[in-house]
Order: sequence, then structure tokens, then C-alpha cells
Amino acid sequence: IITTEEENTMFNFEDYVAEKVNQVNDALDDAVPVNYPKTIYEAMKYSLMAGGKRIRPLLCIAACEAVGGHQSAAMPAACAVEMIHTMSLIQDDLPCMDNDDLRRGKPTNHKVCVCKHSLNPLAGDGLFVLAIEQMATATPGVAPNKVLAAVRELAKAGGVEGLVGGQAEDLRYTGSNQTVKLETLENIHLRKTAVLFEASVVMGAIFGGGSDEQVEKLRIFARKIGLLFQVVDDILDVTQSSEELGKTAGKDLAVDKTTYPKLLGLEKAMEFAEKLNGEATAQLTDFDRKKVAPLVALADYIARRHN
Ligand code: GRG
Repeated sequence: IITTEEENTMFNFEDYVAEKVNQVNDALDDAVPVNYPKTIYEAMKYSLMAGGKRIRPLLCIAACEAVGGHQSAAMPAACAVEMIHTMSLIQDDLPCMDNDDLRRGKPTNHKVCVCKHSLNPLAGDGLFVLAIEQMATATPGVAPNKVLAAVRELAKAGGVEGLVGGQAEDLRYTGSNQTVKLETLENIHLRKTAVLFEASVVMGAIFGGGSDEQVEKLRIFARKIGLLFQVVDDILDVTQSSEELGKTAGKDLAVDKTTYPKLLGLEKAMEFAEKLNGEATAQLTDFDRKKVAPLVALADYIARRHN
């Protein structure tokens, strides 16, 4: 009999991530050829292949495997979700939004792909539509109702109930003196982050052949770890800012953002993170322990990450 502890040590998370990230990167590279006109394909590829942790594709693949599917069934959806995510980052960085110079450690799309006609919104649009095409054409043998259900999940996550609505709400408060309530903060994080985590996991589970009950459990799991991702981000903002403060003599790096630690206090924010992690992994108890190990490890990584 193998104990849980032994089972956990048998699963090497670093190796798993390295292998899957390579496979996802290869699939993304293949999905975006460089055709005519080169400028737009190159602009799309620049941001898509600029690095990134690939958490959403990893979640999609791990959910597919958790219900007994093979990763090849989830790969088109894994690529599609990364395309939508990258597209949202390109838009988020634009001068009319956050006006950022760096993304994924490299100059942002609009800093690099500058030409007479601004290609940046088009690069995002290209990735967005390509994501839908991926879902619709690269899923041979999958029942049409499953493809439809998955496309619906992705569209919902990208739209006003997800990224678009979350960003709009976030922008409403940016630069204003209005106090952001806890409820509002949670709503923004759910829409901007958790809903795309949810779509990633749900699509993986659908393409892996999961039952309705499994899909719904995984949906709750993903929503919780999506929110957890943001709570941890906020905690890191505080803890890493105070480390920086020591080095940079008084420069507060997170001064104007409403965060969980600001609203709850650091200790309560940490407790909330632990609670979310516990509630998320509780959804996985009825799954095959070995098959679900990557999802458990991903949740743990999200809870304990340092960057
Ligand atoms: C999708 C139609 C459509 C529009 C997009 C601009 C916009 C609307 C939404 C912005 C959403 C946004 C920037 C959310 C932040 C999400 C987030 C947690 C980003 C960081 O994710 P990581 O850490 O990044 O996974 P990497 O680079 O590792 O992939």
C-alpha cells in the first residue's frame, strides 16, 4: 500500500511543470505561424512567446488528466486560454490603460511593435480570434456539444462577466479617491483572474471526458485558487515592498492600490489565503489521488509562490 506521503514524493512538481511548459510552448509556437503580413504575426508571437508562467494552460492540462483524459485532448484549449490571457495583457499594458513599459521581463508589445499604424490592438485581436479558431478546429473526435460548451466557457471568461467587466470595474476606481470595498475588490479579482482560471480547468475537464459532477467540483476548485492567486499577489506586494523598503530607504512600492492586506490586515489576509486553499483542495477529495496530484501541487504552488 502506498501512503499519501509516498505518493506525493513520487510526483515531482518541478519536472512536471518543466515538461508541460515545454509542450505548451511548442504547441503555441506551432499555432502561430509567421505568414503574410509578417508584421502582425510577429507582433502576436512576440507577446505570446515572451515567457510567462503558463499557469492557465497547466491548469487546463492537469484538469484533463485529473478526470482521466490525455493532455492532447486539452492542448488546443490550453493554447486558446493562453492566447486570451496574453491578449488581455497586451491590452492592459497599452498607453490608454496601464501604459506599462515592461511585461514578462521584456519591453511591452507597444514598445517593440511600433510602426506607422499601431499594431498592438490588432495583435491582441489576432490572438483573440485565433483562440476561438483553435477551439473550433483543433479538436478532432470530440463531440460537438463539448466543443460548444468549452467555447462558451472561454467566451464568458473573456467577456463582460470576466476579463472585460473586471477591467472596466478596475479602471473605474483607478486614480479615483473612492474607497474600494472588500466586496468590490473580490468582484474585480474574480472577474480579472478567477474566471479565466475557471475556464481553463473546466475546459480541460470537459475535453478530458469528466462527468458533470466532476466538472462542477473542478469549477469551484478553480475559482477558489483564482482568487487565492490574487490574495497571494496582494500579500507579496506588502511583504516584498517592505523587504524593498529596507533596501530603498522609504520608497513605498504599493502605495495607491487597494489590496487584501490593506482592507483586512496582513494576518487576516494570510488566513483568508489558507482558507481558500483548503476550500479549493477539499473539492478534489473524490478524485483519483494520483491523477489529481498535479492539480493539488498547482494549488499549493499558487498558495506558496514568491513571485
Ligand atoms: C479578453 C476581450 C478581452 C479583453 C481584455 C485588458 C482586459 C480586457 C483585461 C485585463 C485583465 C488583466 C490584466 C488581468 C490580470 C490577470 C493576471 C493575474 C495577470 C498576471 O498573470 P500571470 O502571473 O502572468 O499568470 P504570466 O505573465 O506569468 O502569464
